Amino acid sequence: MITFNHPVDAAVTRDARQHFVQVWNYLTSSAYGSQEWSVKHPKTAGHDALEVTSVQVLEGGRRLFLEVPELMPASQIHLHVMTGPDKFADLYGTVHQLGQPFTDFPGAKPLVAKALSVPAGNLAVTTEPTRVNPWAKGEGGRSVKLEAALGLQFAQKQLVAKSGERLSLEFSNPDAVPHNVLFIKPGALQRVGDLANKMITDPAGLARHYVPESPEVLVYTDMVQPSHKFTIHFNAPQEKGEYPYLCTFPGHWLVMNGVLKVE
Ligand SMILES: [Cu+2]
Repeated sequence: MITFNHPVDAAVTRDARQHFVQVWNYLTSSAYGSQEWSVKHPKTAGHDALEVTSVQVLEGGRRLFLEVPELMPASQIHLHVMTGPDKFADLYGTVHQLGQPFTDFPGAKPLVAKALSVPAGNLAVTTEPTRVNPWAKGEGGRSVKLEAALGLQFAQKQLVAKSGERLSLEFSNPDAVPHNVLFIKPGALQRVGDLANKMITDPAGLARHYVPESPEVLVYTDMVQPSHKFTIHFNAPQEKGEYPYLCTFPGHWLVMNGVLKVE
């Protein structure tokens, strides 16, 4: 039942084929963001279109009742409703539970109650194992400390190393959100940052520590949770130059970056 603050055009809205209704679910997980999943087929990405079997125009056009017998709890429902010739209203909401069926119109069909097994916001199960960090174990080198700072920053904007120097880098995160650090090839900041931002919708993003697949990524830590530390051991590049470092938690890299100067 949709109530408008102005009458809709009854002549066109009465036609059930002019309206479109779809639903989908989000999956709650420790990853950032969710794909849009079918409600009817929970392990399939996509939306379910629900048939509108009739439209009742009530109260002189100020109220529309769309008869949607399949309506079910869903993270999102999208109603694309025609309100006049070539005029549409798009409405989005969450269906937590269904009320009593509305049947106060001629020809109302009694609803057959359906067993609805999938609540809105069910838990995601990612099958991908968490990636093991290749630099977490190994021979130690010169101790270097890097710290996350409030406001999506690294406390150290610049680090310096000698060509080929063995380093043990301890990255600590006193912040309230997770961060990581990736060292990448000179000039690659924008490209790697763009790839990281795209991982926002990747269900395996967290298992991959939001490290993009790119030959320009040299060395990285795991995603480090608030109040945690992570140490990696690696050799600074042989070639002298300015090697950017960044956090690839989607959205952070633009401000959360620095430069490793290899001399
Ligand atoms: Cu970050």
